[in-house]
Amino acid sequence: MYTPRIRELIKKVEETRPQRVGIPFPRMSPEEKKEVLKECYPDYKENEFKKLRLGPNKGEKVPVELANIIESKSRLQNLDMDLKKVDYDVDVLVIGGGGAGASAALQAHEKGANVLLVTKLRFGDANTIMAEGGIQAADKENDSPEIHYLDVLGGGHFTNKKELVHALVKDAPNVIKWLNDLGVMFDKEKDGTMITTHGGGTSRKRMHAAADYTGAEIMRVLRDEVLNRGIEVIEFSPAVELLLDTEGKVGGAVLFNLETEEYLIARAKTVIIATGGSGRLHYQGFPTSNHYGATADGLVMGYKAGAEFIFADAIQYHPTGVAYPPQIFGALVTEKVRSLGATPLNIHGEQFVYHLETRDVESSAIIRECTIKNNGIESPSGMVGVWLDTPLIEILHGEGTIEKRLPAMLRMYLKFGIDIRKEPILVYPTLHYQNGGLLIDEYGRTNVENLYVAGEASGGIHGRNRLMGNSLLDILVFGRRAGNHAAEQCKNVTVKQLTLEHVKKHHKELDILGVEGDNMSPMLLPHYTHGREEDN
Ligand code: MEZ
Repeated sequence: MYTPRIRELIKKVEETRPQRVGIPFPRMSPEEKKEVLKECYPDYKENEFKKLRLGPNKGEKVPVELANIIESKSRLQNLDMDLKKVDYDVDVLVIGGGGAGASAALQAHEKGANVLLVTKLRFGDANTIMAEGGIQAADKENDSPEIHYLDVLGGGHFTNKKELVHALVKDAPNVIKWLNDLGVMFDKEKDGTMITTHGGGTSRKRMHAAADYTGAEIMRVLRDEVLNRGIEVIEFSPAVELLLDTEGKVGGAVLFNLETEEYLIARAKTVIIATGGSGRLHYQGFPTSNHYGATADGLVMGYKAGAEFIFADAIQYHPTGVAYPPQIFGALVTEKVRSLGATPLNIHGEQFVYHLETRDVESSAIIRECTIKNNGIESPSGMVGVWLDTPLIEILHGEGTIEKRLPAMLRMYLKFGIDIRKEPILVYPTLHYQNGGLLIDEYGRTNVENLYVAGEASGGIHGRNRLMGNSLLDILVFGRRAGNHAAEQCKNVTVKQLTLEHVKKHHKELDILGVEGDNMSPMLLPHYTHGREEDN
């Protein structure tokens, strides 16, 4: 429920609304984009980054919070534990129960491999279900994978690994067909044509959606499919270290049963890390749109085992996180709200940025408006944000559009007495995604033999900035590719004696660096009692 002061300010939004209908705000020039990014994008704050002092990317900078958990001891107290006592012995071990893990498991199983999927929380507790607005694929007549390719590269400021972008856009139409055939209920016209919209930085309407719970709908179907096929899934059992064998190949993982607190050994010929993102590290103190388990576990385990990072310093702040009400502070206001025409406005009711710039540029413009220009709106809880003029959607597309196309958004705000059909909302950037991660090739392989990564823990596809809807796409494209390749690969693999020598080496390096304290990683769950993660 808004206060009288806020209702008074809303009048300015209502005053300028008629002028904004059908008149697009000018886009920024490349120079203007560069300037606003440098001025306001959090990745440019040098003192929020630290150089890694050990491992394959020694000397490269990463966020302080990530460096701190990399420079932490293993959760395993006993590095001489008996690794011959194997609890699970499989062809393909998938670590992570989101969309990437599920699609990797399905594909590996399809190829005849013996697959085990382990997950930290419940199967499906992942950033996949937090992605609301859609999934990109160039499957319309006026579009093509080539145009999609150019958009992805442009969005990533041309830093992307080109072969990964190629794989992404090439597989995309087939992924949509696969999902549709499995039963994902995409939004369609009466004649069955998929409804598609724009996202920031797209030159064609290629965002396929299931209202504004696209990720949840995809996960619903994938989870059912994994369970129906009888693939073994173990919940509440995160991996806490990878295991290498005496030849340096990956050979499985140590699992931790969160209920019994037992450590279990999973031996595997191939391992696929699909552990997702790191929003719960709350870089630079930002709130996050991520699920509770997004604590960078795969990055830490993979890096310790010798896998390389790429763009681990490139973080995505989604332009529109909730700034008010405080109960949902930082939750995602899907980009689809802007795709449908809602515009960002300052305290004077003026638009200050085109509503569909790429995420990094849009976020920077919002931060600049609230900080340097001092044109933000202080919410009743003290957070400053800008308006997102949601009632404009109903004017542009007709009454009932919000209820039909954005039901989750409508419901989320109605719980707090705010009707987004009638009143604008207050938003500010929220920590949403890690653009980089463990470097992969077109098959999801890392530089560690038989170790694959799929989904948000991987890096290179999106370069330094991802476009909306390419994450739901990449988890499936590279989940499937990794699953396929791992299932083939395991036919030629013999796992030798398992070891934790790489973890012992990590501990020795920490001793040499003089790292003290009891910090342990992977973190597994966020520590909200201590404030910022570096203080834990
Ligand atoms: O790709 C995403 O991050 C996504 C679809 C998010 C959203 O705004 O809905």
